[in-house]
Amino acid sequence: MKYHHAVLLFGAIAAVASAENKPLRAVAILSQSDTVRGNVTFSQPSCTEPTFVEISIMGLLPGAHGFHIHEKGDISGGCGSTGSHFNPDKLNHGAPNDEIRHRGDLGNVVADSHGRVFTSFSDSVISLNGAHSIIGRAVVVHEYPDDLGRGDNADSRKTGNAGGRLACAIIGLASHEEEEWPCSGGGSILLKPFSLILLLASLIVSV
Ligand SMILES: *[C@@H]1O[C@H](CO)[C@@H](O)[C@H](O)[C@H]1NC(C)=O
Ligand SMILES: [Cu+2]
Ligand SMILES: [Zn+2]
Repeated sequence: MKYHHAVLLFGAIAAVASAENKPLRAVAILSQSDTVRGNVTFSQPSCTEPTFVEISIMGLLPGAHGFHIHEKGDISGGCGSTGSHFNPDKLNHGAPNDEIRHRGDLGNVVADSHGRVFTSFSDSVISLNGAHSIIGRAVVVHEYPDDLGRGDNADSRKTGNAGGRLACAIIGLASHEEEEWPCSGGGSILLKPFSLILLLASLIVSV
């Protein structure tokens, strides 16, 4: 390969690779409650990396509260319209670190003595891209602790016995540039004419 071929090829690879390096971000603002307020932000550095979740909630009773992604971003009938825990793999309910869990199982948030939660964690099961993206679905905060599937009744393997839905939020896209949407099924290169031209040019010149 001649020098300028290598440069073109490197350019094309760099252009495609740089398109993969912007994080996807999403935000969910809790609603449907007179007392519970807060927000949850999600960010994912690239297609395959874990999603970082930052939670800020006020107005809870102190203690643990089940915290899940539910399947629908529909709050037309309040949090009850958001459906079940997001579970495209049809598995039993579990803890975030379990092999067997719903995709939406994020465990519990623990409110301090003032009823506040300020916490963050990474989860490698939820994703902001691909067929099972959580964007457009809902975050739900529950009345009771999630028993993480360890309870001695059937509901434990379905809902974690977390009780009523105190507040919920639709998960919306927060990234504003198209380039920040890097994993949409092969469209990433085609959507970037510059990368595509460079890639084609380098291929043609190389042969
Ligand atoms: C989320 O809540 C925190 C604490 O109240 C606030 O500082 C932050 O601006 C909020 N973020 C969004 C996106 O609303
Ligand atoms: Cu739930
Ligand atoms: Zn679940």
